[in-house]
Amino acid sequence: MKLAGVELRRIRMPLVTPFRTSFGTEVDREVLLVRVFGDEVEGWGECVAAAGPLYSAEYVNGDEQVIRDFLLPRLPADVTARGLGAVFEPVRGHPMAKAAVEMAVLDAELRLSGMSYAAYLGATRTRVPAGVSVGIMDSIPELLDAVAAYLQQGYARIKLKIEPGWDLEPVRAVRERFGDILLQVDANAAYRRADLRHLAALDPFGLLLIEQPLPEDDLLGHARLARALTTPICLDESIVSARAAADAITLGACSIVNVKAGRVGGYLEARRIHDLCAAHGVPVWCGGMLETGLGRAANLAFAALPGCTLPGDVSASDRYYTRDLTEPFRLADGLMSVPSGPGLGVAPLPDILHEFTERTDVVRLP
Ligand code: OSB
Ligand code: MG
Repeated sequence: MKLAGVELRRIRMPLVTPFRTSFGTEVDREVLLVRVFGDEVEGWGECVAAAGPLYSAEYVNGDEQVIRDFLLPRLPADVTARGLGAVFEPVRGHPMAKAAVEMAVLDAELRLSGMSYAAYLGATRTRVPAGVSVGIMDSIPELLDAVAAYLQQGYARIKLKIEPGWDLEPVRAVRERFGDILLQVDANAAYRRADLRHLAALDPFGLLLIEQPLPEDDLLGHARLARALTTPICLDESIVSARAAADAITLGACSIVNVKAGRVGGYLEARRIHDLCAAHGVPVWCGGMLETGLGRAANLAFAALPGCTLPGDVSASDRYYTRDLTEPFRLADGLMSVPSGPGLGVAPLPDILHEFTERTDVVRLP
């Protein structure tokens, strides 16, 4: 596919409520959109890096520079999503930047051929159950109100963000009030190896999993924790590639894997991780990065793969944004529909895109 250029567009999307995690509070998402275009072809990508390097080392201004100065100049005259892995390989790190370009190129390619992201990735379902990730709150009553509202809306699974000082009590309160719901927690690397006994105190609550309790590079610590806890360990931040996933599984560092295309450099690597986990009987679920409707469309396609056997962090548009960038995704009977149109199957609504845009840059390709 021949591309004429790439548009780098910065938008700011206010979240419906601030989202607090162990690494900080997000109020707005500062999003970098990548639009590739050529003769009668266009494709959209969303960079999931946040404003600051707090979830991982990446941040949106850095990724924008990496895309402009180091990734786009490497694009060959005939671009294919499949070829990008080798093309971008010399650039160290920055998987979210690479993933954003890949997402746009793949969208353009699939629109041309009339195939959906879901069909391309190998999805086997047209609807998927939706989970919701619930931020750290100022008080337990506030948390219980938030969880009650999500359950009322039909979410199939609740994930509580935890950190030291906000872990056993919120989990106990949610279990006592709502009983036998599907419940899991995410620590975003807020604990250390010495917290093993404390984390073991979560075991009696029958959680589906605990996500990323220890730092990204501490696979051995996770393996020790996995042996000491009955709660299954799921890794998010640590799973940066298919090789990292294979290592984690071999070491016994996790028995469940969260896959985020941005974190692993794109949907093609995400698919390889899915396949590897499926071959090892390791359940996979689709993580989220508070994406707009663009990223959500691709995540839904991934979440519909056969190995994604647990509900993902793919919530309805109104969990994140009063007005989403695309037609809003809605929850129906606890399920989200997987887009079936060509490519992502959705595109930004022009008025909303215009309203939220802060600046736009066009890079012409040779
Ligand atoms: O760790 O899963 C995470 C959001 C931003 C950064 C990291 C994480 C999250 C979430 C929200 O938990 C998932 C979502 O609903 O998009
Ligand atoms: Mg996580």
